[in-house]
Amino acid sequence: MIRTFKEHLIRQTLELDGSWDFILDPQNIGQSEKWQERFPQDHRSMFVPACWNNELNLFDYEGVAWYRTSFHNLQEQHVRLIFHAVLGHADVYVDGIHLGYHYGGYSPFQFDLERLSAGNHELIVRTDSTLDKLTIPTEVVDWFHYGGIIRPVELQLLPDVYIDTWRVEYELAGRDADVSITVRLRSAAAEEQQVPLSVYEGGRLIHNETVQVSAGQTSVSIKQKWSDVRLWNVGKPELYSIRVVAGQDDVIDRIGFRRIETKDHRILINGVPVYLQGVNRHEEHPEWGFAFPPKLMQKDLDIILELGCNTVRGSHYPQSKYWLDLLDEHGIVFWSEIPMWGCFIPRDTLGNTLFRDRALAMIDEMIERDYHHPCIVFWSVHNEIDTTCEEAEWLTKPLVDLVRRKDSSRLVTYATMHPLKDILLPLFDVIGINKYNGWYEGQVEGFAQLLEQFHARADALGAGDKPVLMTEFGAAGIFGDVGWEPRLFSEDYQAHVVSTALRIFKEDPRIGGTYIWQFSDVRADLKSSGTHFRDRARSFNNKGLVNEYRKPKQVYRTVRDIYRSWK
Ligand code: ADA
Repeated sequence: MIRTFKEHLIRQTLELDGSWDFILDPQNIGQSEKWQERFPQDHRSMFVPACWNNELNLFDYEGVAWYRTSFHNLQEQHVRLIFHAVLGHADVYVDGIHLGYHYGGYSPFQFDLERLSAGNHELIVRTDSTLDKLTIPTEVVDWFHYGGIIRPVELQLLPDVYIDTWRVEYELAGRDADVSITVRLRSAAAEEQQVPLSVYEGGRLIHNETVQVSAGQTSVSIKQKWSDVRLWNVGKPELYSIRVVAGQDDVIDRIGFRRIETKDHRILINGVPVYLQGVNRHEEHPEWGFAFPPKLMQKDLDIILELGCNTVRGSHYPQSKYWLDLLDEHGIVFWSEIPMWGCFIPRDTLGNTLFRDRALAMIDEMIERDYHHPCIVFWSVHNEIDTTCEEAEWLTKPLVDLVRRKDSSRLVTYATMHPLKDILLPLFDVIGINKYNGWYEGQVEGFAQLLEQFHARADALGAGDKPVLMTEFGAAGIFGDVGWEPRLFSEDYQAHVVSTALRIFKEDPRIGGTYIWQFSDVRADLKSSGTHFRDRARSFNNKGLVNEYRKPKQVYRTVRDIYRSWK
């Protein structure tokens, strides 16, 4: 299930989920032996979507794996194959023919196959989950190195003239909106066609015309003035469902009207300052890895609402559309980011063109996919890279420029772990600080002094007027480990660190909100062969407010009292 609502009433769609043929290729011989033409006999099966590391005997496997399934065309027809997320490198073959390559992990890519013949077709996907110095994330990362096809593979049947892409944008003045809808049609027919094109809002026809469509692409731009729109507010969301019908094809998405600004160190939604009360959420579970099922998203949402949150940071990658739909529906602010994490090797990584190109592609795909979601307020370009070096500046400027070019309605941000030495502060609309006083360094009470020093530095760099969000802080607490003394790794100590930090941040008028690290415990990058993060007890990052099965720790109840009292 990809969305909480139907995206098409006419276009036929099918999720190719279930059991696929699967084989590991640790020596990477499949390409030379042309497995795309003759898939090996000795395969096992693997569920799609899933992470293979959650299956028996595959916990440790990082590398190449091949998947195979088939689908049937009742007649010759145009087919779109959408891969909603495949971790790492992906090569896709249909009937032995290479359709293309994609690098990424958490955003979709697709192929249109025009006039695909009737009959059975074999679909093969080669994936490679290997992380290195130039992958995003790189090989040193504090989450589990999963592999696999982690989100649905969707097959869509397209008519001769179909909606290729579309976008709804608006300018808001009070409650009046200048709405512009751009639809890009694609025609697989040789002759010119007359195509009726209609737009509906909540089922009501709001536009109708006939479009002359020639072979290839045709763009249609519709401009309207809407007055008295219902605004999407935090905790009180209003959504508009827009449907475009072009001949025998249709698409549906939802938008929400809201204005995002910053003023006096606060984030303003529709002119109202909102103190952000949030958590960092990995979309991860010990049984499903990153192939997180919608039913559990609903549960995560309920637990987060119960906690008194009005925001979530999607640490550290674009999260499922289904999750964003839920946040849209509940008026929760979302921070979306690409999985650039850490990267402590300036020359080799941050200064590398391939690395930067990969980041640009990921940002592009994230914004393309999620532009319509009103819940998204922040686009974040990286987390905890070495922001003290020139390479970071060389890398970051084009990333920020790309975000601004693609979407000027939202705020561009990042999360720094070097607040006192960071040279990038002036580039952003909002600054996120990750610091672990009370855990990795010093006492939690030291936060007050750290922030004083930070503000002085931000002022000196001319970035003193920007809102600052505490995007990470916390401590590990092993579920069930309680006692009388404030021992590291106890639930008691964790609750002490988080509650003290929250109060210090709230008293600082220049802090606009908090994202506790983290919502739930998650698997750490600690396999038998792992050399990093060896301090992660149980091979988990235990800083969750709830454990990996979403059972509350003491800190959950403490934070609930605090967040709810601030609402
Ligand atoms: C960093 C990082 C998180 C997590 C955290 C921790 O701030 O961004 O992903 O690794 O530290 O628990 O140490």
